[in-house]
Amino acid sequence: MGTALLYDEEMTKYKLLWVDPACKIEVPERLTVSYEALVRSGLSDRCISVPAREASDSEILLVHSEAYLEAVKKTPYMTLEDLKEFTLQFGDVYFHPNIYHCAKLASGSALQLVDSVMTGKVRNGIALVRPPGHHSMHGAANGFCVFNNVAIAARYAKQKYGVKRVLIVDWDIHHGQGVQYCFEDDPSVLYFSWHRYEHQNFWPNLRESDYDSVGKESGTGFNVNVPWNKVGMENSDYLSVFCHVLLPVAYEFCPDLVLVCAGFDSAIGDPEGEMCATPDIFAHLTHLLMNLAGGKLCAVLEGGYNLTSLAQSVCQTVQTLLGDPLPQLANLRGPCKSAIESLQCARSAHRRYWSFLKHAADPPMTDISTKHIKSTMEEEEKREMAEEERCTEGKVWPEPPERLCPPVCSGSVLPDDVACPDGLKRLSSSKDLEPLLVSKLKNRSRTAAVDGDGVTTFSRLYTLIEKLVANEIRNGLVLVPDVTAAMCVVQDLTSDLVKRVLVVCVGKEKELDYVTTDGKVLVVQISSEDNEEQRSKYYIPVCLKKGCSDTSGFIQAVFGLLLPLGYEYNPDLVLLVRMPGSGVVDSMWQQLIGLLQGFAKGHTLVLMQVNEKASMGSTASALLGHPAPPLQELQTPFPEDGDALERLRERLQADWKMLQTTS
Ligand code: Q9C
Ligand code: ZN
Repeated sequence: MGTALLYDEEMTKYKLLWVDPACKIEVPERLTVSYEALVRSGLSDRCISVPAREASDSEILLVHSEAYLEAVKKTPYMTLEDLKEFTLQFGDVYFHPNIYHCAKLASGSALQLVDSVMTGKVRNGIALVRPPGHHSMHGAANGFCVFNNVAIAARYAKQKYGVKRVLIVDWDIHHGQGVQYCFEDDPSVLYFSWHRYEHQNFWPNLRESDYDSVGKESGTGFNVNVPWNKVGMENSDYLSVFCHVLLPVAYEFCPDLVLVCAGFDSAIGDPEGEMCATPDIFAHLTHLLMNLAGGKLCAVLEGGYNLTSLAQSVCQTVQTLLGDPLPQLANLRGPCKSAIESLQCARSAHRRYWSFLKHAADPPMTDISTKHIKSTMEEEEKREMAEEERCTEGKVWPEPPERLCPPVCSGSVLPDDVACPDGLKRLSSSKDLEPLLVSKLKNRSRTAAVDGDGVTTFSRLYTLIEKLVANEIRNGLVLVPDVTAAMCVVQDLTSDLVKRVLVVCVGKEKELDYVTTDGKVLVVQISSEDNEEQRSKYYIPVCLKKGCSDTSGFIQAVFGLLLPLGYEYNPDLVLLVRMPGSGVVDSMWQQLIGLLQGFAKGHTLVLMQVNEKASMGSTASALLGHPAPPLQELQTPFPEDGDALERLRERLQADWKMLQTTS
């Protein structure tokens, strides 16, 4: 199962023919630089090339009015003067004799992509198209957009494939009001958009782009807006909104298909967005969506006007769709004050509709009191910007580092009588451990039982860890007689090799003597046990009433706590420990493995007890990068768990800024 790439040079063959400052940034080179970057990096060769086609009239009419389609149909025959005049009735858009043809190809490309994904020809894909689509409306072109490519694709997927729920994630920096209008009364399509808003002072200056437009009638709750009220938003701000707003809602919605309005004007250097998120953030945004809908994800290009950051961002997205390890994101400092306000407002506006947001706090008072009081705000803004040393004028950023795939994806260390799952490489030989290390292991109270067999297992484990660190193997599966003992051994083995280890413990372990305070290890344990007295900055027990068998509570803990902590900690290795009898549901376990692979360049080590062999296959599948099955029929989480999680986050916010959701 591969990644589809749709591109047709024909879509570079229209441009602005007169002077219009509002439209001069929308140039044919947007497409050529994106495609050429994919060719140069070798990424296009790894994709499955799918031809574009024109969308038919009836397909366009899924979203647009007959009158509008007929009007656009006439544009190829218009004189320059007629085109100019025709253009005038719409906002921030231009027409060209060839744009109708290109617009049909752009929509048709999105449909070809949906076909490729829905028929199983590919797992996911991207369509590089012009003109973009998300601003165009039922009867109007707008914001460089002629036909609403993604909206048409959503209706088409529902009609042709009987798709029940479509999630549209619009990470373009503009509000896709055309998409919002199309689906605001439709509960089968969940639209999420973040956008530069500046309290309605930024284009398209619509009241309905604010967080309180949550949808209408039966679609109430299915429209999620996160307005950015300041420029200069960074990686931390984007990830916080994903963790604390989008992902809880998206997982509760449980889509059958994910469509992305993939605009890259939300990246650093873009003249429209003026944001500061780096191109590698799109690797993570993409990754975080890739375990929804069984991996069925279609990205369709929208905006992106800085040709350098556009090309880099497109490459990051495609490389992630292909399954390459993710880049590490260093120095995430937590969301800024304004981003916290935005996400807090969005969370509270939606807490009535989504049980995973039920415990969100009230909206901040500052929002109500300072909104629209412009002059005083600008002063304050300037001061805050200087204070926080946020990204300023001359936008330069380093090219994202190369993302090298290890020669082996997944390794395993298993007892000799256990068969190795398909696709994993078994480590059977290994060099002898240093005598010093052996005696150290033997001396540890918890690993007293390190006999001959134990030493063999642990020396293989050591070899595996060395290979992970040397990037010769991406990740590994280890089956041991006693996970608790093995966990301590791993700590010993890694202490010289790895700077920071994130230990994720699934299930309860009573005598965990694993507490560190030097920051070399961060332990997050999810279980039904409350280890109140053990808490430290680096040991975080999360207590769920029904333990790990409660998938709803678990997922809340993953997005509300584990992922933000992981991003801020930025580990070099993730150790995922499955305690015997944890009760974790298979699909949740696979989701967790998939999500954790966003850290440490995918270097995850899974420790399981030999008597849990039954879950080896699903573990291996997740480690090999296959999408996790959707988490279906989720129960409403226990209110006391939501409360406890909220309290825990509140307490930890001082130490871990990525946990902040309130100001
Ligand atoms: N300073 C998309 O990104 N306003 N459309 C331009 C120029 C219109 C953006 C003002 C921006 C439209 C798909
Ligand atoms: Zn845009």
